[in-house]
Amino acid sequence: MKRFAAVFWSLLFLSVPVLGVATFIVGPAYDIWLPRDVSEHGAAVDGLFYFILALTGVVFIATEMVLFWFIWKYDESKSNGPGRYVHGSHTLEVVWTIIPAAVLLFLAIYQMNTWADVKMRRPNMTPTVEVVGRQFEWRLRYPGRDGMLGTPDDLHLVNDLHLPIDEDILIQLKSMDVLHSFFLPNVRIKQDAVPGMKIPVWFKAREEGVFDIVCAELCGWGHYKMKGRVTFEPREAFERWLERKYAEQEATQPRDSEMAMASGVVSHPTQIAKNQP
Ligand SMILES: [Cu+2]
Repeated sequence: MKRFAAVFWSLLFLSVPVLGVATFIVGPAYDIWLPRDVSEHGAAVDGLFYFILALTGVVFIATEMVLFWFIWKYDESKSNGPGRYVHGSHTLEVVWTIIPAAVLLFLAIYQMNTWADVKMRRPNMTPTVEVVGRQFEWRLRYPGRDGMLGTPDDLHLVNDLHLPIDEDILIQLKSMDVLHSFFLPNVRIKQDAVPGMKIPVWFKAREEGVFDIVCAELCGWGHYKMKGRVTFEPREAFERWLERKYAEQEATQPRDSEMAMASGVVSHPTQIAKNQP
């Protein structure tokens, strides 16, 4: 019975690394692996990811195998006499502290350039678009024909982001209420949107297509449906789309006179005529 327990537990612990590794091997065939990368910097990010995965993977498998082997070999049925207690090994403690510390230090230095590209070397340009996270949607604001954000001719949209390919994109990210996380899996961008902050996000898309925008921060009951889409397209197609959206917005927006009436500044259209110089 004691032997049975040792076999049961050791095999159970063995199943963790076996099933774990199998999942990683089978995953890509079922398309449950990293989504397709269409960005310029994505390869560097993925490279770091695979490097760290390999490093931690080897350590994971080694420790799990040791765990399995010790449970298998040193079970109670084979023991003769009471257990002997030791106070550990000073040398061993020093070794397994220094090695991980050295590995972490190496990673910290090795990834610095990639981190700087993605989070610090911001392109010197005005924002292409402003993205505002809000429970539970992405509000988008493009500069109007004057090319400036925050003027009356801005174009307002929800969840339908279009961006040109092969050029620098600078997004101004904000939040209207709580913490959200602006996540574009296909360009390897994930950035928290923090209330009260304007956070710059930049990248360059290399391929055309329609991809997901998701929120990667649990931000309330409707978090799961906070989904938009981003369309990457050539410059000309992007500008045509922008023109169409401007026209649609202008056609549906009340004219200045109607706005003034709605806001109570004037009570009758004739008053506008009088107020005009
Ligand atoms: Cu959210």
